Amino acid sequence: MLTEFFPGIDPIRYEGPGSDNHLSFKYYDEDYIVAGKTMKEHFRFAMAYWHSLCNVGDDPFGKGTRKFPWDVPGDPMRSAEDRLEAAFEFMMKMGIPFYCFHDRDLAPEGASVRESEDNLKYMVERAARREEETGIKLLWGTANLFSHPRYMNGAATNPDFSVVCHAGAQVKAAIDATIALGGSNYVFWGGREGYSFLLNTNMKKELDHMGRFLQMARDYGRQAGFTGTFLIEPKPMEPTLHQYDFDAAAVIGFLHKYGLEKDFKLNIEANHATLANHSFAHELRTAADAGLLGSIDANHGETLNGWDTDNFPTNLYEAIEAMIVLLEAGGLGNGGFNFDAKVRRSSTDLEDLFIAHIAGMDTFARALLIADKLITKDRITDFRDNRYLSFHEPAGQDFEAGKLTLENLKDLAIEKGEPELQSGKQELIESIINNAI
Ligand code: XLS
Ligand code: CA
Ligand code: CA
Repeated sequence: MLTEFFPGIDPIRYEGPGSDNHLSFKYYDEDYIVAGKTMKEHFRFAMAYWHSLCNVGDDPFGKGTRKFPWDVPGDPMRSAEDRLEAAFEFMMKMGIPFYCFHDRDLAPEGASVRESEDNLKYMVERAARREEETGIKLLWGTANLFSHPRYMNGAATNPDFSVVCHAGAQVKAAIDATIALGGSNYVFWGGREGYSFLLNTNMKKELDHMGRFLQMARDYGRQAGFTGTFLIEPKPMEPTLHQYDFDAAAVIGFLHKYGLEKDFKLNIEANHATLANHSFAHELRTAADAGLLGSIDANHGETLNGWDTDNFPTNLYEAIEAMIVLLEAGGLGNGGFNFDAKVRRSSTDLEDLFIAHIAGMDTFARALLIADKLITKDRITDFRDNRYLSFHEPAGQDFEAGKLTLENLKDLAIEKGEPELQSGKQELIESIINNAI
């Protein structure tokens, strides 16, 4: 290693809950087996390039609070090269096996489509070498179709066809990069795919364009040899007032309408779930029930202000609910847990980035242990399943099989008489969870 970007920080090890070393794992023990898989296999944790290496802590009210040694003023390519070294040093020290990037995180945009492509190719070659040396892999790649001014009215849904063409050029290059780096998934997050004013927007046309664009991306990717999963990441708003990929339910409907459901799944972000007035677990369950749960952006939103604050996930209760859904769904397959999270603007120490990732990994590791116990020992899911026992009886089964008519229901209602009330046992379930923590 030429330069050490995180000096004084040794590789982070598992030391157990008793340790008072804040630079150690208390619960995440990568080789520990829970529910038939190691923790490493359950989570497939990933570092988000943009938040960890590009975000200096600026906000609409002030400039950044962090100065990164890999940012070389006036030399974006040199910065990109150093940033890549810092990224791999960080992941190696953290024991994080995957990463995710936008094309523009990895390499700067050039003055033309060609130059942008060349910049990206150059950085992809270097990243491929670092992957080979370290064994770290790409969980997903994506194209940043929201920062450049040309995308102010959307990318694939832009009313100007020439912008759609630029989006196409960028997605083609980002898919090529993802393939070259052996990426398991390719993500579409439509931050500006939506509208702010209905009276100047042809919503039907824009949605049709988005469907067509994603079909083209899929066809290109498959023909170029991409065997991974395409993912759509729902979010209801921010930056756009009305985003088309509002929530899991909206995206599932969209995928089916445009014939994309065989190649696409969903990337569920916790903060986007709460922005849509859902819980993280609700969105995971909705995707899993549709057979379309692909991957997770692990973070936490401040519900008090209703923004996309992308906090590191340290809410154990929220993580336990998520892990129950995930264990029942059988895991994420080739997806993973990407920390789409940033340290707070006032967390300015070099070690804060490590502590934040440790906190996130430990939160989910602990949640996994608790969720597994809740399912296998406390049999917490029996409370749910038992509420539906009447559908195991012959008439209930006939109803589910579509063998009954509305008239049959009336006759059965008369035969059965007034139903006995059944408790939902919410407080009991909640206290069982608290007792397991
Ligand atoms: C922004 C999104 C974005 C996607 C990738 O809110 O979370 O970071 O994950 O483009
Ligand atoms: Ca995200
Ligand atoms: Ca977010």
